[in-house]
Parts: sequence; structure tokens; C-alpha cells
Amino acid sequence: MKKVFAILLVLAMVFSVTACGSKPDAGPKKLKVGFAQIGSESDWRVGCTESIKATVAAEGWDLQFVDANQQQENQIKALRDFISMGVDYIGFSPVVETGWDQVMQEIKNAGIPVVMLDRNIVMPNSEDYYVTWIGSNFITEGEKSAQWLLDYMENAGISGQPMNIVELQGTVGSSPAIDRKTGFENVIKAHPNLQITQSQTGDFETELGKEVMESFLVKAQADGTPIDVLYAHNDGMAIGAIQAIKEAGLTPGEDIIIIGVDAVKLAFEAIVAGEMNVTVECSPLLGPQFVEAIKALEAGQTLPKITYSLEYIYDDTLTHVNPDLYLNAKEHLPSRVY
Ligand code: GZL
Repeated sequence: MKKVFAILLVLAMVFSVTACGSKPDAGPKKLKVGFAQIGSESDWRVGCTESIKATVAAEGWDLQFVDANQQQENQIKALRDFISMGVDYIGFSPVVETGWDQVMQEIKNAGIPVVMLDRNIVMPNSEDYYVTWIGSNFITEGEKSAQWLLDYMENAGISGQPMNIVELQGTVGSSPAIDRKTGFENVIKAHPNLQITQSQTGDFETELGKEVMESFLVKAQADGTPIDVLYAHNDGMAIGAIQAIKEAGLTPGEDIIIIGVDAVKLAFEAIVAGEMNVTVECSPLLGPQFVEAIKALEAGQTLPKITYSLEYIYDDTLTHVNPDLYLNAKEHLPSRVY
């Protein structure tokens, strides 16, 4: 009898606690996060999307994800939809730098914190419209690309030799395209033997990169300015250009030196095959930093306005010459995840 009474007493105590509304610990808040992604134009972008989705899912948060198919109007619509949904945070990688003034003001008026990833915006007092920006230093990536070419030429004993460079630019108006061009030119302006003879956008896409490279080759043939180097703002366009170079009967990596940016797996495979010379890393694996930023904000911390990713340069030529600066593509290929 006493045991029955004791059990009933314990049950009554548990019931009274929960009935008083003092719920057991509900655990961390299930956040609702909106992310307006540019599109799926490259292996880099796909890797970025997978990183964000996996990391947010691991937190058990509700992710409202929109692929804008590289259209600014689709991103703006997605951002407005996030406001209507009343999300807790907005993540955003703007396809181009300008045209965001109105919608960023609407987000600010709605009091929703913005974490910028990857690309950036240009507008008056832009830093007042987002909490932090996480990504790569695109100017540095351009400078690394040109410096690699100088080191490559020195190692080959051809420093000072005239080199005709063709450039496959990224999406017109995007921060990586603008800054990678600026960085590359920052370095080659001190070397008049290095000249960019043709430059056009391939929109970060492999097929368009191939088509533009075909036009570069035709023009070079017509006006007698042979192409010595390709500088592609991303590996995807470099891969397309390699196809065009081979179809023209030339040997990529030898007749034409191939420089790419991103360090996607296809670039490592092309370098190992001797068809590409170097790729400058731009990490898309931004999911963890994105989630950590939101968790820090939830904890009431303040964040730096800019957080750069840690990145390297991979080739198979200079790693023995300067192992502190260049990593061996063949060694690192097995560990690449995008
Ligand atoms: C760079 C990123 C660029 C990649 C491309 O951070 O915005 O967009 O270099 C991608 O591959 O399409």
C-alpha cells in the first residue's frame, strides 16, 4: 500500500510541475533561416550549396533555400519572401554587386539580421545592412594567379619573355570577376612583357568558357597574336577552354599555360593529367562559418564585418621550388570534396 502511495505521490509531483507551465528544457531554439543562393552555375556553387544545406540541417534549423538561377530579380523576390515569412536570419550571396539598395533597406526595416556569404554588395553605407560578410579575398586570388605565372616563368628560365594572355572573366558585375581582374592586373602592370590580348566573360560557366575560348583562338590565328596563357576566373571555364584548345589541335598545359581559380576536383584532375597548370583555391565550404556566425549572434556576440576563408594554391610544377606557397595537386586530389 505504501509503495502505491509513493508512486502516486511522485506522479502527482511530476504532473503539478508540468501543469504549472514550467516546461522541461525545450533545448535550443529551432531557427528559421532564409538563404538566397545565386544558382548552380559551377561545381564551386554546388559545393557551396551542399555545405550550407548540410550544416544548417545538422543544427535542426528550418532552412528556406532558394536557387535564383543567376537572376538578380529572383534573388530579390526570395529576399522579400523571407521578410514575409518572418525568418530569424537571412543568408545571401549576391549575383552582382549593385541593385540591392531597396531590398536591403526593407530587410533592415524588418529587423532581420543578414549574414553575407561569398560575393558582396556595393551601395551607400553597405556595412550597415549586414552583420558580417564571410568569403574569400578575390583581389588576393587574382594577385596569386599572376604571381604564380611569374614564378613559373622564372622556374622555366623564361622570365621577361613576351607572353600573350587571354582572360575568361566571371559574371559581369560580380565581385569575384571585378576583383580577380584587378588583382591579376595589379601584378602584371609591373611586367610589360605580360599583356592581356583578349578578355571576355564566360559567366563562370564551362560551356560558355569553351565557346569564348574558341573565339579567342580564331582571333589569335587571324591577327597573328598566338595565345601563350589563359587566365580563367574559375576552373569551370578553364575546363571548357581546355576542350576548345584540344579541338584546335593544341596541347593545353604546354602550348597554352592554363591558370584557374576555385580548386575544384576537376581542376586537380586536369593538373594531374598535365592539361592544366595551377588552380588558386577559393573555398565554397562556407556552411560551417555561416552557422557559427548565426550561433554567435544568438549568443549575443558581435562579429567582425569581414571573415576571410583560409586558402592555398595547387599545382604540380612549383611545389618543389616553393613548398611554403604551392601545394601538390596530385597529393591533395583524394581529399577534395567539391
Ligand atoms: C567565388 C564565387 C564564384 C566561383 C565560381 O567566391 O562567387 O562563383 O569562383 C562561382 O565558380 O560560380
